[in-house]
Amino acid sequence: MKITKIHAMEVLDSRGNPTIQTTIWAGDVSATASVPSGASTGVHEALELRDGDKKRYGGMGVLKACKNVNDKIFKVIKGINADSQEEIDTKMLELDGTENKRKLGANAILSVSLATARLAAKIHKVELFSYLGQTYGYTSKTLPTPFFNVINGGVHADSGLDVQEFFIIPLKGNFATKLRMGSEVFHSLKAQLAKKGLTTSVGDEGGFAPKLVGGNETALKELEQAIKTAKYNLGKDFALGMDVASSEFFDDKKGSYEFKSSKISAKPSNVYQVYKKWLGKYPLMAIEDGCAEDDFLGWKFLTQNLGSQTLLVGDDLFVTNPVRIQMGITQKIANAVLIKVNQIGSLTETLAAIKLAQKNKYKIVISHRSGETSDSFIADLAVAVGAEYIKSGAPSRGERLAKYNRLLEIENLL
Ligand code: 2PG
Ligand code: MG
Repeated sequence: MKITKIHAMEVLDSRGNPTIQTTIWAGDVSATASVPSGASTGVHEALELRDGDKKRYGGMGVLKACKNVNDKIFKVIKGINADSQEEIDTKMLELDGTENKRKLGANAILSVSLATARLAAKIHKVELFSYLGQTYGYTSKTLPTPFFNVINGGVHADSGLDVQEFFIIPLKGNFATKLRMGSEVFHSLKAQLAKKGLTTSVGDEGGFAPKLVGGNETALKELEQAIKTAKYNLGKDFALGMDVASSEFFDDKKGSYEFKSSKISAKPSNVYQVYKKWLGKYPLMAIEDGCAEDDFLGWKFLTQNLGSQTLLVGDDLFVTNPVRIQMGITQKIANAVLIKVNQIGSLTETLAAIKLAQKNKYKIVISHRSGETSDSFIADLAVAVGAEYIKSGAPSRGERLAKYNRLLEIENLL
């Protein structure tokens, strides 16, 4: 049970950028985890340590983070039982000693944290989702509903759409049915775009990235049509959703949101009206980051006006950080929290964020990053904590499917 050995190495993520993969041993039992990386990162996220050596991977290398794991971190966690997750995470946080993990790197710490949990599950001879559920006091296990990001925009694609992600959300059946429905509409959308002479190559998260005349609203219209063609009913079988990722196009100088592809400019006090109009036309079940990360005024208007009609998901706003989530609770903004393990950088803190949100009746959306690996940890995490939703991109690209296929597996096991 005691940790005896560790090895971190540099591997590549789905964008071809370096990331860290760590294997940890207790005797001859071992487990491995790798960490994802975002593109539309929030300014309040924990720090992803990059080498900055321009001669390697344009400065994106993670050899320093690997060295931190192999030397410094190993020294402080060696000999601790693998199932003492909190003790191990605390040791790493203390060793780092900074608020944003800039010394060791959140990527270094997280790789160890996740690999440790996987190792402990292996030693206890239970599935990871069971181990996590037991460890953190959850009794029931439910499968999350997927948000399939089938049209990519923002910084994830060159489609020219301001809104970063357009989701289709299946509303019926078990997980396998929902995945099938998502895949069927994905293919119906592909055929529809091809027919119109639009590109069907995919963006970072596996969704299409067509250059749509009319911008964001046209994207919603395309989804409506694809759902209909696949013989589903929008509103009954499917809802829609979006990650606006508006921190990316909030113009600080002008103090306004510039939806260029829709030719709309909106102030924090009235940006909710843009969404209200879309909500009037389409069943938008979730709007993520409708306001920017530090636009608390905008978030307030948004929540007061639309909070009873739709999920208002905080991503860059909360960055999986209990302190930021508490701020949101106090100010009564948003009603759902996006959870990304690498935003905060350890499993223990991720669970603290989830528990705080759940205690205050915020819905949970477990999320991948736009730069991913084939690690499926978040699928087990979502089931363990009873997250209502998960987003892992479109039902396309191996690193996205790794999570959805793991959920299929878990559903079969259960
Ligand atoms: C987001 C994510 C994941 P990124 O904004 O929610 O979809 O994107 O990983 O680039 O931050
Ligand atoms: Mg987001």
